[in-house]
This record gives sequence, structure tokens and C-alpha cells, in this order.
Amino acid sequence: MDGGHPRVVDATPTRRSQPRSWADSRRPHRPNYAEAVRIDIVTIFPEFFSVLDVSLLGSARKSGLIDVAVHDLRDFTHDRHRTVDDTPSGGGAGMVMRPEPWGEALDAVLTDQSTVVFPTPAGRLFVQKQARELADREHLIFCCGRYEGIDQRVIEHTRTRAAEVLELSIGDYVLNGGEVAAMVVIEAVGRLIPGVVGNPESLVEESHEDGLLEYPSYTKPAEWRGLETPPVLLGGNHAAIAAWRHEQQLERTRRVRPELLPPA
Ligand code: 6GU
Repeated sequence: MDGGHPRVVDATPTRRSQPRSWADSRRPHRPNYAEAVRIDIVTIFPEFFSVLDVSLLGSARKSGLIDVAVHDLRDFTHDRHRTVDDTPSGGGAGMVMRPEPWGEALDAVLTDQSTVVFPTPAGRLFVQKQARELADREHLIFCCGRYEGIDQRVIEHTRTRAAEVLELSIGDYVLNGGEVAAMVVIEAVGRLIPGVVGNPESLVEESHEDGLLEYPSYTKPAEWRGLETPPVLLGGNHAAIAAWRHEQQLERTRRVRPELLPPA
């Protein structure tokens, strides 16, 4: 599954290639990597997160690198119908999530060391840089809203109690709720936690790690259905291969995502 590379499970901080920024250094982070990263998820659809049992993150949970707990928001209601929403103050369409169950759910999981993420299309765009920062936190809480969102006082109140509160969007489109977005963030962050990806070198040459898209990849056979692998990749000249790959990165980024390049 991990290509036969040795797993990195010691406590050596090998991952941080750049010094922590000043702002980042003030936030709680993992001074050593002996303890699992704790992830709490609050949602009205706990079953969305069954995918955390499979693949790389499933293995990371089993091996104790990540400790995930999923909480049903309705367990923090007290009425017979386990109501989590109500009509918007000021009127308008849709429903808003009531603050009381969220307050009680957060009371159960929050500490002053927690980073709390509210996935919302009204949040700041989640990008790889943020994933790297979140991979250094010891406790992440994901609060998954549905309907038209969560009563804003929950977010404001959480700001007074948590180490850090983030409203994050995963892109300029609308989902039905925060669950899938939280999964996206958890997968992007989880694979950056040391030891989760067996070969840490594979994290370096990826799209977005150096601000460019990744170069195209090929494997055997050298010819397939009349299509050939670029000859430079078969020549064994490592400098030429590196130069070709970098040029491919630039060409691809210019063509597909020109806005990622610095202004000329
Ligand atoms: Cl984080 N939530 C929802 N509901 N929709 C989104 C989103 C988040 N990010 C993009 N669209």
C-alpha cells in the first residue's frame, strides 16, 4: 500500500522545511510527535465519516498516528425531536442551526489548545499552505453545519475559548453541508502528519507544494497503444529529467492555472 517504503514513526521532526512564521509560532503546535493528532468531528451525519476507516487515514488511525472521534450533534439536544435547526432571525429562506446544541457539543470537546474549523462556503479558501499549518496542530475540531449555516454567535463564542478558529471554504461552489468539505480538509491535512504517508519524499514533488502543478507521470511499458513515454525519462540522465519535469510544471501551470504564477 505504501510502496514498501519504511514507515516514519519516530519523533524526529523532519517535516518542517521552513521556519514557522511568527503568527504560526504563537499557536499551539506539536513540539514532539509522540502523541496522536486528535480530531473531533461534530455533525448530524456521523455516517459520512465512515470513509476515515479506509486507505491511508484508516491505517494512520489503526497505527495510532491520528485519533478521530465523531460526535452526533443531536446527542446534545434535549427535546423529543432532537431539533438542531430553526427559522432565520430577520426572515428568509431555509433554516439555521440553533446555537444551544453546538454550545454543548463544543463544551464536550473544546480546550484552550484546540483549533476549531467551521467549513462554510463563506469562509477563506483552504489551500495547501493552510493544510501544512493544520498538520502541526495537536487538536482539530470540525464543526459541520447544514442548512443555511450555524448561528454566527457559535463561531464568535468559540473564538473566545479556542486557540484558533477558522472558517474555511474548499472552493467556489456550494455543497449541502460541511461534511464533505471537512473530509477534504482532513485528508489534505492527515497525509501531511509525519508517518501517515510512508515515503515522505513523495510529499515534496506534488502539485501545489512548490506553487506549481505537478509534472506528468509515466510508467512501463515504454510504448502503449501507439503512445510513447517521453524519451528523456528513459535515458537515465537525471539532470535532464529534472529540467524536463520543471519545464513541464511551468508549461502546465501556464496553460491550466496561470493565476498561480507570479505576475510577469
Ligand atoms: Cl466548507 N461548505 C459548504 N456547505 N459548501 C461549500 C464549502 C463548504 N466549500 C465550498 N462549498
